[in-house]
Amino acid sequence: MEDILVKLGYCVEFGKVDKNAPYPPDMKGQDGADELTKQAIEQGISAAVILEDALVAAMNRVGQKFTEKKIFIPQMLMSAKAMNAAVAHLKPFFNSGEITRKGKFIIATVKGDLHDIGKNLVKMAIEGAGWEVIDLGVDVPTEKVLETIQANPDAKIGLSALLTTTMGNMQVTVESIKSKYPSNAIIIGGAPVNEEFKTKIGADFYAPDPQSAVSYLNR
Ligand code: B1M
Repeated sequence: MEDILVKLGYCVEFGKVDKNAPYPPDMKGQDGADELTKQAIEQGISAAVILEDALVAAMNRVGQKFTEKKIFIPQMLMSAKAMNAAVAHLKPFFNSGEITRKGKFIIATVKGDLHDIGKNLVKMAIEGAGWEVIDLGVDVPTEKVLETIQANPDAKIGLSALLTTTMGNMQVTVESIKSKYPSNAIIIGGAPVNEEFKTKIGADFYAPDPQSAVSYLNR
């Protein structure tokens, strides 16, 4: 049992999606995350063990390496692709309640901003860490975020901005959330955002990268 979980974790860590995937070249022709997850389920390993011991552990290693600049966005995207291929097999178990999620996380790129690559990486890391993510997409008005919190009152919130011109919209959204839902934690991120801006607008946490957002949520 341990052997297949180790192999599966390795596939996610190094972005081996399935048997036909040419990447990484040294694993050509070998089973990938897709096949190994199916095999693990067939062997009777519980979905929760597959998720935590193989997949989440691998994504944690990926996030750590990304933070330490040992890998870069293309590798992280390949890992995310392998993770998605594996998670697809676990979906029925999430739906049946065999796996309990850690909580809900609403994520959005703020109004006026169309950049979503960073947001999507954060989404994948947080999903990989066992949270249910509600992705509102890009160019999201404050009202849409407020409506979503109303429907999911315990959710934590994540906002991304990549433009100096949309940082003001991030501030409006954070202040509106805090005036209506003061106890819902808000994480902010994106290239122009920093710790000082977080304090200024009253958000709870500034995450410079996906892994620090995951660490904050897990704390
Ligand atoms: Co735009 N763009 N762009 N762009 N774009 C930037 C951001 C810019 C810095 C380029 C430049 O001039 N050097 C510049 C902003 C300047 C500024 O505001 N100071 C800029 C501009 C000006 C523009 C337009 C205005 C250009 C124009 O039309 N004249 C326009 C605006 C459109 C709009 O949004 N309304 C525009 C458009 C675009 C594209 C659509 C072409 C495309 C986006 C495609 C897409 O996202 N689907 C694009 C791109 C690709 C970029 C650059 C080249 C790359 C951004 C990116 O994806 N980086 C960017 C220059 C650059 O960054 N080098 C640039 C990779 C990504 C993984 O990093 O998003 O920072 P990042 O996410 C990181 C962290 O910040 C963090 O985690 C991620 C991983 O570490 N993070 C979070 C992000 N969100 C987080 C949330 C969290 C936690 C962490 O918790 C919730």
